[in-house]
Amino acid sequence: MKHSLPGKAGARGLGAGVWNLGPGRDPFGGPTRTEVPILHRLPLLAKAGIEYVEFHDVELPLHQISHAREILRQHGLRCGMYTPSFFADPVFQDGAMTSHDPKIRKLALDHACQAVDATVQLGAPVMVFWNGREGFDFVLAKNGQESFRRLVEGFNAVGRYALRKYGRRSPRLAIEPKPNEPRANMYLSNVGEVLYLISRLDPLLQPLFGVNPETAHSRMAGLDFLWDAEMCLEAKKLFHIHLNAQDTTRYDQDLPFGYAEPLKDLALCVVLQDAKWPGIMSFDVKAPRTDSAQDITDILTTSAENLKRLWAKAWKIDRRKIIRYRSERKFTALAGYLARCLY
Ligand SMILES: [Mn+2]
Repeated sequence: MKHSLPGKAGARGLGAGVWNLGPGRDPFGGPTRTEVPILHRLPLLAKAGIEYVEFHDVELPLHQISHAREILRQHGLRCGMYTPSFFADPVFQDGAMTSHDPKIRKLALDHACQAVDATVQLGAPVMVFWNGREGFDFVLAKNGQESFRRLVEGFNAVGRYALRKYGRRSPRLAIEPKPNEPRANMYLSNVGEVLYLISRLDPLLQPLFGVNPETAHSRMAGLDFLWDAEMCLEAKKLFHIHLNAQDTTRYDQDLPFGYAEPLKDLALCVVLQDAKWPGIMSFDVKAPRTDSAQDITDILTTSAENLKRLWAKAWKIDRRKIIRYRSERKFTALAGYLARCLY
């Protein structure tokens, strides 16, 4: 059975990345489980109740797409998002669009354009860019002003390609901010910075570009994820969303959604319900290395159950009460009301 969010506008099914079901590698140790081949992960995702799956280009290259589409169809799955990897290949060790080397910047653009083609072939509504290696570990290693201009140039070039080739059929292009990891300091570190970058793109291309905020990435930066999501909504730029959980400002943990700050996650559900947000509620979580191969999808089922529970509770929250608490300036009482709704 596929998970579904009752009363949701647009896509009601849930999304997840094939990379969520990795072999348990971390920076300090090798795999703890046998690596499941990418296309063999599709039945596992389907069995865990996921409807929309996401791929990096290195996980599903162009030449495998027709085969993958067949497997997706067999399992009632759809592709929700596709993303070029600008981080895994050592050629991008010092960035892709912001590399000092024009040949590497050209390679990044080629990869991005191929990813647009792949996104179209998979029928996914959105393609995401994550700033993987765009940033610096040492000051003066890059000229920041020049790097920013290269990002503008790079995104403009991808947008022009998508618009010229696909016109109104072009997938929407979302940028996913993250403050650090793998680089010490990353460009496009938060939602505000991404919105600023979009405002600097060619005005004709700006409608193509939006944001993919992620719970853990906002919290790593010490920012409030709900405000980040609201900022995207206000700008009409919430193109996609990556849900998970995070213990304060540490390394990226990709914990199950709803685990660390359920009250804030409940408030997020209220905001998305009231905005009638039509996008795919998607998990970017990581099966921990301590979970066995048989339990590899626990991270997805736990996230989905938490989300469905919070979603249902959010519908029951009395919006008139929220308005009254606001107008009477009873914010602590409002927090108490939310807690009563949650627990
Ligand atoms: Mn993500």
